[in-house]
Amino acid sequence: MSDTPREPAARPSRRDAEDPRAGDQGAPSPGDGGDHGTGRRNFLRAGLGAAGGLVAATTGAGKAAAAGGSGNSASNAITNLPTWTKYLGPGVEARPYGQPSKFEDSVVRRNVDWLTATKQSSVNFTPIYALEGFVTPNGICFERHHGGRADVDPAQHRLMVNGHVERELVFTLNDLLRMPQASRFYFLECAANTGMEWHGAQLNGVQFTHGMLHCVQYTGVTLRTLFREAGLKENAKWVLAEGADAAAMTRTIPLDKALDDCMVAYAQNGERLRPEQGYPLRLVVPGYEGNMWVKWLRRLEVGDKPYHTRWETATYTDLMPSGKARQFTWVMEPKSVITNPSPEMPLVDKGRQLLRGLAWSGHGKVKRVDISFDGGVNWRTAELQDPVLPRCLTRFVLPFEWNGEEMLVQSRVIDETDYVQPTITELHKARGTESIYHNNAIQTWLIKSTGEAENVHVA
Ligand SMILES: Nc1nc2c(c(=O)[nH]1)N[C@H]1C(S)=C(S)[C@@H](COP(=O)(O)O)O[C@H]1N2
Ligand SMILES: [Mo]
Repeated sequence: MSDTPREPAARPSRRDAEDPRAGDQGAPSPGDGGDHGTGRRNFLRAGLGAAGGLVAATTGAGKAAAAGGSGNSASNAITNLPTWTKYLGPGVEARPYGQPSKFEDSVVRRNVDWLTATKQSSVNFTPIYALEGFVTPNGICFERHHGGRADVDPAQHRLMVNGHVERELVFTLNDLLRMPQASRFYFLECAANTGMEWHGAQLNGVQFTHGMLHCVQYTGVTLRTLFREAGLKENAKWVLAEGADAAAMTRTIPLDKALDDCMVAYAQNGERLRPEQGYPLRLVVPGYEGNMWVKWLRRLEVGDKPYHTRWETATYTDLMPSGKARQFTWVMEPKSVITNPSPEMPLVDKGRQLLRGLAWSGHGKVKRVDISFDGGVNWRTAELQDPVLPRCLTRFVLPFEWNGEEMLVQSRVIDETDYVQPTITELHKARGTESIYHNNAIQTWLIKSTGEAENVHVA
């Protein structure tokens, strides 16, 4: 297994277990949004005063934050005519493919250096702190590759359907483009998302704790349609999906799931897939862990038993406290996170605030999101923004007033199956600390009197 690329989360988790300074050593610089060198520690809710109540900030402590504030009182900003009102701008042909405003150029995918074993087998993270709504723009969807990005020529690419089928078929992209079409929004979450946080609060940024996540509208052909064309034999039970990249990523999917809602996508958010996301074809496996969503998809083999590829034996299993490992843990269980405030999004003024965040469930729809400002003692229900779609990110918001107190803010999702997002303590009890994957614990941000937010674990 030494040559097997691992989800990068494996390394920091292990090192953190043995090295109390792990938070400091080789951690990303503050510029990366990483650990600020203090090391993240378990944070005692009691530290905020009796019964988890809020501690009032000392007077004047909020001033520093207010200095970087909204500019409400900035004197001449509205009466001065800025230069851009006085001169013609560049013409309509200046940028045939548009880019965000230059003032938004910090909204980019980022990686964490100490997670990067090699550039080919690595991951970067979606800047979810900067996003609104539930759709991820194509240019900032996180990437996870095990053998580098394949730059596939669509004219040469083929998709084969073989195995326990009546007719073995080979499709060109143009064949697929002429078949019945479906367009649906789904989230994709890497199984290792939040995997660095098993042993304690580690990365000081929501981009890094929760950014192996994106949500786009996929357009393509359902597996139901493809398999109807090929004709399934009676013993058909499993589907093996194989990628055309150097890693030849292969994973098995139960046939029931394949026929339920899986699809072969050729477009995301209205345009062709990005090369990073598997151009020209990727498998979409709604609600299931990201590694099953094979990119640069070249083959679907129908079988009568699971294949136990190395991706589902050497990797993507969860080590339990008993010493045994769980296998085929497909569903991404309900999870939520507050994106504002967050380490990247401090509170910049006292008074009116709008808390917002994302919730999702691999089981289906989000039913409710609760918010705590006192580390999980009291909860208030957040508002869910329409539309609330199954196996899709759901945006929640909650207005609140802030007077400069320290707070421990948390969100907790409940999905339509009534699954309640667990605390990290509950997760540790059930699963130990060596799982790497599937950490869906409630996230806590400590909001300081300056308005800054810090990643902490509440004990
Ligand atoms: N062919 C192929 N498919 C792949 C991978 C890969 O390395 N090769 N990585 C998988 C993993 S681990 C994840 S989390 C998702 C990431 O999808 P994204 O790069 O679109 O974010 O793709 C999956 N599909
Ligand atoms: Mo992944």
